[in-house]
Amino acid sequence: MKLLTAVATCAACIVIASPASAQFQKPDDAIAYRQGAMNVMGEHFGRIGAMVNNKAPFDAKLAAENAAVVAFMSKLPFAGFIEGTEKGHDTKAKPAIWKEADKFKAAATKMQEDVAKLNTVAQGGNMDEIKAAFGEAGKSCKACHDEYRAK
Ligand code: ASC
Repeated sequence: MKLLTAVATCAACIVIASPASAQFQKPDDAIAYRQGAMNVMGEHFGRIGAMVNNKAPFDAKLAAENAAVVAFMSKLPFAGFIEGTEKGHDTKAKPAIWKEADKFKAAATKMQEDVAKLNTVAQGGNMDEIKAAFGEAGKSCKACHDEYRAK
């Protein structure tokens, strides 16, 4: 009985002590994860960009679908910026991400808020509103890339 209790307690400790990073098998997996999420986000963001920049016909339904994907995907990449992934697998992530983690988090949050707004207006289907919100969201993508992504 004592042994069983010890085993159960130990198992609970492992669960409690596991950092989020334990969800990735190895650092390169976290890097590939954040890059994959950003790529999907960028792809769908770009489809809206093509419409608001008159490079593709405006289609309100497509804009709404793409904006929903962008808004959802925007939540994912940051789980991949864990300790120990500053170097490896072709990452362009700058060390500043870990040195100024609060600033990086704030920039990420700003982007998430901006794409959430883009999604809200995209569901309404008004091209001018979508264009304006797209511009704002694009600025927050760019600001973070300029600061935290190596060329
Ligand atoms: C995109 C994409 C980005 C942003 C950025 C906006 O479509 O992949 O990183 O827009 O270029 O300035």
